[in-house]
Amino acid sequence: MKSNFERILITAALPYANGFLHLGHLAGAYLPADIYARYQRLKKRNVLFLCGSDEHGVAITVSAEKEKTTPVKIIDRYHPANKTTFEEFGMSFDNYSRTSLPLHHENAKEFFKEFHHHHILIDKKEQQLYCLKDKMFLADRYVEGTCPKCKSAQARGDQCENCGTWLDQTELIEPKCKLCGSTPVVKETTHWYFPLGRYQERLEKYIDERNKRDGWKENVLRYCEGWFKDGLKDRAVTRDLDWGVRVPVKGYEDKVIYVWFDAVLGYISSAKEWAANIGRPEEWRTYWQNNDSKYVAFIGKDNVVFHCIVFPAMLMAWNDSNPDNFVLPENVPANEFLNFEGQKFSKSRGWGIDVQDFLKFFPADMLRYALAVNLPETRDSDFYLKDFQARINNELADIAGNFINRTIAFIDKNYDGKVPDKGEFHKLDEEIIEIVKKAPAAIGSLFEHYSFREGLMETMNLSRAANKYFNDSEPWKTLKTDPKRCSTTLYIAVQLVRSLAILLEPVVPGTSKRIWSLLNLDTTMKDEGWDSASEFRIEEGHKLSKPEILINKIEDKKIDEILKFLEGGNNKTEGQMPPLKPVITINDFQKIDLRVGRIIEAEKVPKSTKLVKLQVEIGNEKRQVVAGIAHHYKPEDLTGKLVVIVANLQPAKLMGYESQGMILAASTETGELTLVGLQSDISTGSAVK
Ligand code: B3M
Ligand code: ZN
Repeated sequence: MKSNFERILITAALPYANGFLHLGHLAGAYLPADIYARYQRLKKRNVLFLCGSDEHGVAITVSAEKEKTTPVKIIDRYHPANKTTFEEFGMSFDNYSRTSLPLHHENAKEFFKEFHHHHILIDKKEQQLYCLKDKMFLADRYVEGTCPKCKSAQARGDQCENCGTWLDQTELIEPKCKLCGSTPVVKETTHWYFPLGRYQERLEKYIDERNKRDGWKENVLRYCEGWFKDGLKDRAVTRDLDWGVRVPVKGYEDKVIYVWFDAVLGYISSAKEWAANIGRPEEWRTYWQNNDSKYVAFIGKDNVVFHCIVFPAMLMAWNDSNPDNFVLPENVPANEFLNFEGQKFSKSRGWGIDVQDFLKFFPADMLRYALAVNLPETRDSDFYLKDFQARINNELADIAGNFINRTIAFIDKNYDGKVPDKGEFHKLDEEIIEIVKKAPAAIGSLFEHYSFREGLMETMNLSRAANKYFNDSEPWKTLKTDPKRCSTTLYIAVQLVRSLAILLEPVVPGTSKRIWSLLNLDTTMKDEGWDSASEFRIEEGHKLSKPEILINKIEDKKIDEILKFLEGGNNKTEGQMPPLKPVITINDFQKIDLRVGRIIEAEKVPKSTKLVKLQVEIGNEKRQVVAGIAHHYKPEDLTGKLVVIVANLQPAKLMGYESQGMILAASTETGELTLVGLQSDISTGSAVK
């Protein structure tokens, strides 16, 4: 059993540089990775924490086409924006790289050439989907269809977002070109294939062994089992595209390397860039090519196959023919998804909130705290703004913040800011001392096992115990009645403040830093280290800084402001008119059944600021429709109105209510909204054509 690693290499998935980061990204991979990295650094371990932008692939080219611009323009907009957002959120990456760097292209080509040279890659003539109108092979996201596995309608050519299956595009049911909507034909092309199947046995053994050693998450193991059960197949690692890393093989220069093949290698490139920047260009090897290095890869659940199967297989293939062996992930703690106000984050539907926007309203630590207590570690979880407010006010402010404030303020007021004498410990004191003694190891062990949510709960339990200790000791009384007792209470309380500063650091580093400066110590937290949180190290007579409020409660007003911002559509990217969708045929259009309806009843959906529940008469039918128009129409003004309704839309549930159709409305980029009406009265049920 291997447990003492000299170094810890941590990576977090490289986000595509084609959009802004949203809260779901943070909860999926980045916050857990950062908590882990910060915790390990406090444990005085040698950590290298890497990330960067994923700048290739169809995700980028499709975005460029949508905005009628170039891939370079897209990545040059989002890479710096996301880098800054990560900094504002307090991510402590040692390097944030990008895959468009020449250094990365070289690295990816080196792997490809190595595999080509050792005949690991196989070139095969294969049938691929080709769009006759757009005159191109439809790689990855250029084609959509029904997933052969879960039957979800919007599976992409390389992956189904719904069930996570990694697909071969020819498996798609009823494929459609994403650009023009037409049905592609099958045409022959040559690609290089990586023979994943050859590695299956070793991969199974590898995962089994690492799981025994480091305890892999159930969800991750289940995904892997699924792929093994189906049997791993050869996978094409080249694409007929212009954007990406050029295939470094003669005769294939017009193709690029498949984005996932180059993206995972981006972790290695990021280390190389880091090493070059610190002036020791070979230093990256001490993390990547050293058996004493523990490699942990943090990702979201949709990336499991690439990190648990594809990347390890690539590293195995490299290691087979090279003396410089790479370490394989010791663990891949993937999280499930975070929903926002009960629905999936969706860029296309404009649902959710970007991190940079959220941070305009609230400090990063509040977001970090609220996400950390609610991480989707074992199942999908939900982020509700009301819940966010309650967590901050009732937990971070009322428990931790309050205890710290009252301690520092009490000492300031009654002891001139100097830590009072220790005196003698009584039973109450001994009890809290026992609790804090065990805390760093207990919380640390949870963090070591990637249970960040529970780890934070333990930390908050310590805050609760500290608060209770303060209350039960009643120093405001003993100050007069038993000054020695009072002094002991405050001596202990201030030690607990110090312990909390250390134990909270991985989750709320900014707040923790401020607590540390209130303590006015001349060491850093890192000097003292995680384990020292079990000890009492502040001396009697030590002068503290002036008290200040650590965490301000969130007022309702502030929540209303952000809700208004969200519903005002301010969270859209710039641009005047939204880009037009691909052309459809008259046949496509005729699939939509539009009818005239009359609203006969309207009421607000409880607990929603946005939704209204409508009863709509269409001919002799009555339909219930839930519409997001509460900000624009009062329910009482809606009854009697003639509207246009999409009558053959598959019913959906919104906030628990079935919606059997959709009312047409026009909306501007700034979120103003007006219902589509009719010029004159006409009987309900009439078709709109
Ligand atoms: N860019 C997918 C994503 O952003 C992909 C991750 C790459 S990790 C090497 O979810
Ligand atoms: Zn699927």
